[in-house]
Amino acid sequence: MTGQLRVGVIGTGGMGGRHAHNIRYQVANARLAAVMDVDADRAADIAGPAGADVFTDSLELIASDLVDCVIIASPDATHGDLAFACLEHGKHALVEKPLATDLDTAAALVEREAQLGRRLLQVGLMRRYDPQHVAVKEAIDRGEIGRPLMFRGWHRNPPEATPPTSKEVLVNSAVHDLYSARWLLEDEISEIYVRGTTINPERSDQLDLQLITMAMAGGAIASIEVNKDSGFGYEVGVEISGSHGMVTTAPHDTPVVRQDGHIRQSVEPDWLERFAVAYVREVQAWSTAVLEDRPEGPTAWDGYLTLAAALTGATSIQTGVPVKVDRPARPTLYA
Ligand code: ISE
Repeated sequence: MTGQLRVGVIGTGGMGGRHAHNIRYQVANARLAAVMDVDADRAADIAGPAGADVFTDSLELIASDLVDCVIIASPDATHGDLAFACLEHGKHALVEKPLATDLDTAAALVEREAQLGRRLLQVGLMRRYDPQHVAVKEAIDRGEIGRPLMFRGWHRNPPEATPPTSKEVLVNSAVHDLYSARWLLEDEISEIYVRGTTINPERSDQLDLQLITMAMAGGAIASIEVNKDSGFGYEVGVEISGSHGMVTTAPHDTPVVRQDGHIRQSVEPDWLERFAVAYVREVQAWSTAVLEDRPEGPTAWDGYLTLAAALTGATSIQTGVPVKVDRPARPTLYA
């Protein structure tokens, strides 16, 4: 592909709206060509100033000759089918996580992409574009902590308008940390055990705080703390302990203020602020990879494995015991 990529964005809520904005203002080799949202006014507000076309049907947008590639940022349950349509049209897509909400759909996507023999899907597991996470990975790669032995992640969320169930927290939120553990340890999750706690025993399906512990196939161990409402803002970080040292993501980017007998530092309210730079880098890297047909970044296989671990975690909550994570053989496309 040459020239400027014509990008279609499906879903223009918080995340899709940010992607559309970044495509428009931060990516020189791409332009916003089409927008679809169930809220037609919202779609028009974003499309109008960009000179983009508005679609009322996602599948029509994917099929359109006006669109070279697609960003899928609609509700989680729609991701799988829309990603499938992109594969059938031979179009690259940046699919927001989770790749799908059920494992059969995620497996079908991996199988179809492997059959096509082309990596067309990139999944929005974007921690690997966050400068703080990247700095941790680089320190590990330089050998500064020796052999990585343990991953610890914390993922403290702001409140949602509709409080998510524990399973939704795993599938929508903790998939990021499951990905970070695999990426930073360069290893696969072999077993997962999740326990949680709630202040509202009548909603035991909405644990306030979950503690995920994992065994990695190569012998390392991992833990993730994830909640549905921190009560103070948004905070994500990782720490890796190695045989010769430790590396931790730097604290917040905000200044530390000493005033009136206090030391304070503000916390970002949400992921759009905390990961603003990462989202720009993600779409920049994706559009270059699409233009050069040289895919990089988290694959459908990563989407499948993180979903498998998240859903196995949901089973562990129900059974109260550690559960093995099934891992089929890796298709050669993802070698
Ligand atoms: C949200 O959809 C994201 O992708 C954020 O990165 C994550 O931290 C948050 O928990 C999700 O709900």
